[in-house]
Amino acid sequence: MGNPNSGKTSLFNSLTGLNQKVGNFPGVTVDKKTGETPISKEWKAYITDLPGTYSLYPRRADEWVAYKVLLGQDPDTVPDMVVLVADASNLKRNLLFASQILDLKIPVVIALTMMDLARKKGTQIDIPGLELELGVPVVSINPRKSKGIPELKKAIEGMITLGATAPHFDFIDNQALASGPIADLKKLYSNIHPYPALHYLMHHKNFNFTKSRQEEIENIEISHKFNQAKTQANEVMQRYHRIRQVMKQTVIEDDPLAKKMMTDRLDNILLHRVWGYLILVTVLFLLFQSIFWLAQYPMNGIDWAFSEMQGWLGRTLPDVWWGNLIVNGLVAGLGGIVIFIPQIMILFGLITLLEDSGYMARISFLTDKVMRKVGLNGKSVMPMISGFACAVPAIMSARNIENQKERLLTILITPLMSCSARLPVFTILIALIIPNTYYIGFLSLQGLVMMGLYIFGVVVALAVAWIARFFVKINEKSFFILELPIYRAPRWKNAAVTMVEKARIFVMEAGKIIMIISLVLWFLSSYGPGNGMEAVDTKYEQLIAQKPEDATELKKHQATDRLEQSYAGIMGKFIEPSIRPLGYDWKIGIALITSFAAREVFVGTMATLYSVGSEADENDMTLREKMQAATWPDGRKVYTLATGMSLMVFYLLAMQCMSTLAIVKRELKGWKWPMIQLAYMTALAYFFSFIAYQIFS
Ligand SMILES: Nc1nc2c(ncn2[C@@H]2O[C@H](COP(=O)(O)OP(=O)(O)OP(=O)(O)O)[C@@H](O)[C@H]2O)c(=O)[nH]1
Ligand SMILES: [Mg+2]
Repeated sequence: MGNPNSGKTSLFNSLTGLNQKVGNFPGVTVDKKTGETPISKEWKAYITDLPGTYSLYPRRADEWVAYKVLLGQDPDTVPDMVVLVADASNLKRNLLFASQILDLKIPVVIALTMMDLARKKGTQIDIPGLELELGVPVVSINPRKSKGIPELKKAIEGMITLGATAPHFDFIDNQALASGPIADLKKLYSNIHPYPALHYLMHHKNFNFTKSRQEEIENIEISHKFNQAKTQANEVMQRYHRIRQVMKQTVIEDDPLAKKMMTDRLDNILLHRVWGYLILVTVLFLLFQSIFWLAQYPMNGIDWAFSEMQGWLGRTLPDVWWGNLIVNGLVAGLGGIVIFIPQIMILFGLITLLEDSGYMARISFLTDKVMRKVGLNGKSVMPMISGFACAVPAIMSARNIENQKERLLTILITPLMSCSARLPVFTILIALIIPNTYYIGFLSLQGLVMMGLYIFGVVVALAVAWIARFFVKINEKSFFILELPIYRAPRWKNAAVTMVEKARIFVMEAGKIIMIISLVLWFLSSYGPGNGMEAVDTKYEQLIAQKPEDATELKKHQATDRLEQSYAGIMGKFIEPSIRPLGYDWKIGIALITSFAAREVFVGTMATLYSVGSEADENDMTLREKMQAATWPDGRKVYTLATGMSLMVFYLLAMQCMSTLAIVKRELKGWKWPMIQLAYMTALAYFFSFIAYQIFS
């Protein structure tokens, strides 16, 4: 446990060897996570990493997670002891939380992190002195460099072998506390210490008590005229008074004004009211340009490799149903996934660098004012930006927004951020309809269109928030308090690990869905009801026999006609009338249906549909070339500027992601909001795609 951004997850990772997300801003961890580590030859410990908390007065959803564990209200996590991680460069504030835990009388070992930074600031800490004053073991560690871990384990082992005794010093006047309402509460819970009892009084409504127990506690509050705000203020004053005494004995601090830290100097520019915003726009601009520009080289390579492989397999494998399945189902589907690895790695890598350096928190700070205008908060920006990678973790990270209404609005609009699963769709469509021109040498037109889509997503999101805030009836005071972390050199290894890890998850998780849907789709598009397909075959056999010189051309028509008779074709044809106004044909209709599970399925669907519907000699055409060649029955090209733009807008705005719906349901506890999201996003998608089609045709 410990304050946000104090290094808890870094410590957790170096103890357990796991790889939980670490970042340089408060509120990275929003849920608990358990791992195990050997403490000594005899002992093994289960370690739970928890969200950061400033005090035992939780406001945010993530703080509640940690609070419930400490107060024994979480049946899944009952701690034997707490390792309190305290940031030595902000000792006073970290000791506030420490003193509260000590008063809960849970066995504690204190791990002091950031000693390197404290030293740089000119702070000296007398660790043995601190142990004496606090009455619990204090160990200096640096989890970023895995230093001090053996010493910490020793201290933990010491606690266990001593029988994990509770801390015996009080930091508030427990005697005074023990009278009044607490005395009455003790009649209900005989063994309770006064300070935890106080928390029962304050937060029992959020605890899992029976109705009669709730009433009993309520009655104690009423009969003693219990004043929560006053008690709380009083407590904090008493604590800081005591902490000042402790620090006087053990800490020597330089005059903080004498030394200007590098962070302050950087912030003079990066938070400047003119330069700050210019730099922000430049950073975001470079972010999106590089996703497109850096990734194109490996992507072209992968595309080429897969089409070669497909062509080669097509020529080598025997012409039977399973050969067809491997070439057009498996390999086509796999190629559709693998090609996006470079972009996904670059996107996640760059976002990790933003978070690790400390700049992400500055983006929140800079944008708070704008966000406030539409009913959001500076803290909404972090979920929104990580929404560019994936909406699922992004929506969870909205837990660190204090205000419930702002949190709800943030969750509502985060799926409109263009996530990495849309990249495949945009990439292939942009390559089809936007010429590959460059302005002034490096500004790629395709990159600009891509960026335009991202910006459009953000604008629509802000507009939705602005409108939705009139409908959401939660009244709560809003404020913006965010601790700006110091700038740190990013840990390159962390960025590299994240990139590889995300690519792996994408291939495995998305890959699984894409493969399954590709296979199902291959079946649905290769077979059809009744003898519709046989009828087509007989018809073309006769035609070819009549005009053998047109055989190639006829075979193409035959493939398309067969596809039309298949199950997939019938489905696509069924919805074609309703998507015709958006400029889509029935093949795109099939993709829309399959994409409702997950939008990244689009490319796999296209790959399968166009492979099934093509001739053997076309196998080594890339998917892009096949789509380029696609025509309506009357010979017009399917993928025109208008259809392409309309389709991209649809994929940008529609809610096509089961995982997002599931996570929203979990975060907001019920199906109401995910259903609203599904409805409003699909409606928006249809509306704007229609407009896009009209504008560009
Ligand atoms: N200089 C220095 N940096 C550290 C030290 N320990 C952790 N860090 C850095 O501090 C930042 C925060 O680390 P995390 O482990 O994510 O912190 P956390 O306590 O889990 O934060 P939340 O999950 O947001 O509560 C990261 O950038 C770490 O690299 C340390 O001892 N010295
Ligand atoms: Mg953490």
